[in-house]
Amino acid sequence: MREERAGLARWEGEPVDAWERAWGVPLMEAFERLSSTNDRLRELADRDAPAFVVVVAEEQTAGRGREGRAWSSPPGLGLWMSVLLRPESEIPPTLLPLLVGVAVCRAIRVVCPDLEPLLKWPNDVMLGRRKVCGILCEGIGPGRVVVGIGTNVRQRAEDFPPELRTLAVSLEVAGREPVERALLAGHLVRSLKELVSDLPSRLEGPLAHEVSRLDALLGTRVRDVSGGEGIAQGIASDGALRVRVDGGTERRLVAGGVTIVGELD
Ligand code: BTX
Repeated sequence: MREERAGLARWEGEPVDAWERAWGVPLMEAFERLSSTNDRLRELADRDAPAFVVVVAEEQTAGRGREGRAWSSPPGLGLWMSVLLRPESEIPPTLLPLLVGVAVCRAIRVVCPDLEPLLKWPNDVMLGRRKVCGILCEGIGPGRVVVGIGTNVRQRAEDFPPELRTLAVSLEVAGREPVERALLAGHLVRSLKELVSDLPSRLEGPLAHEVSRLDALLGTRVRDVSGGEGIAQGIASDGALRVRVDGGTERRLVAGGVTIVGELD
């Protein structure tokens, strides 16, 4: 692919090609406004873009989560970013967002060392009981996945839509320190590269331990989308959530989501 870079010439005070060099990525595009960074990256992927092409937008007018849910992406307050992955091996669709979540947790730990991000199966990163980041992986054909990562960076409570004010949080509010989006983006790209260089098709070994340590649901009472309840037992090697339902049998959840019983969303 020889692609003319579209969008802004500068982002976060530096020329966009300086970020490309700093992060070691083949192409980075930054936009003032997009419907969704995943949509723009899909366009590039359809023109055979290489792995680790990155798209960011100051604002998304139709940022989305799973199943068409909206993702609040106000201008300048978050890191709304998509990265193209071209994994060589098959990876279970439930596992990939969790692995990306591990990369997000690692990056947040570097940039905000006082924070303790956790994974909420299947695709969220939490600070305490609030969502700081959502991950949307969209497969677009064999071996190509658009990975969308939305991280709340600067929002104060009143910057979120009213229905999210008790559910969402930003890095700056949680950490009480300014956060540089470009630094976070660079660490995100780096930790994604680390994971992808040796992308496992199953969770095992040290990575399985890391996921278990980061698992916000472990031991909590959860309710799945069909209303079934039980105690979360951890994440299986294919990324399924293991839940011991009342009566003692174990179920494996591979799609949908869960809520912690007693909490909203
Ligand atoms: P999800 O379907 O798991 O979560 C969506 C839900 O999260 C919404 O229904 C709402 O309750 C809540 N929510 C919406 N906006 C926010 C927010 N800013 N902070 C916290 N909670 C919120 C999660 O889907 C996956 C989101 C991926 C977003 C990225 S941004 C870059 C890329 N482009 C794009 O359109 N999507 C991805």
